[in-house]
Amino acid sequence: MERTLVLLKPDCVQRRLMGEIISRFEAKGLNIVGMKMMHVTPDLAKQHYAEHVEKPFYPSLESFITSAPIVALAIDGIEVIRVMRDLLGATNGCNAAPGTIRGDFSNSRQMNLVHASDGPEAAARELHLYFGTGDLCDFDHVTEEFMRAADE
Ligand code: FUP
Repeated sequence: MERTLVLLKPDCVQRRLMGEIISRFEAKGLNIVGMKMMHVTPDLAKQHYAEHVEKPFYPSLESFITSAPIVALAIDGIEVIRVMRDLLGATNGCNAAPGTIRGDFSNSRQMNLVHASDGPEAAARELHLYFGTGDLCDFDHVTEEFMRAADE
């Protein structure tokens, strides 16, 4: 099992697509173990996007990510870091394949609705930015035995 950090970005919240997108995670059989609606401050934005802070597009990105609330999710699943990135599709909604979240709902590079960690180190770092250990609810889903075989 892996854990990843997902953000429903301000465009997702403003466009009232939270339920539509969370339902895809649930339907896929992933386990939501943390969910928090909050504002991203400029300081948190700089930590989250540390690798992009010096890039020309960063001021616009910070302005966008702080413009309305986001929803942070901690999600568990087998190979969930890769699985989640596959569900999201390519970063730019114009390039994302139909059937992916961005492919179905986004036409933009910046307003691409959802963020997901791109690897295990990023997941650990980003989960720590949005959640304290007491914030997560790790529990047994009663449907688990119908989601996959016991040895998967
Ligand atoms: P991703 O790994 O899919 O989150 O994408 P990146 O790390 O490449 O980019 C981080 C965020 O910056 C993405 F949501 C898209 C945004 N971005 C811009 O707004 N403009 C750019 O020129 C490049 C990326």
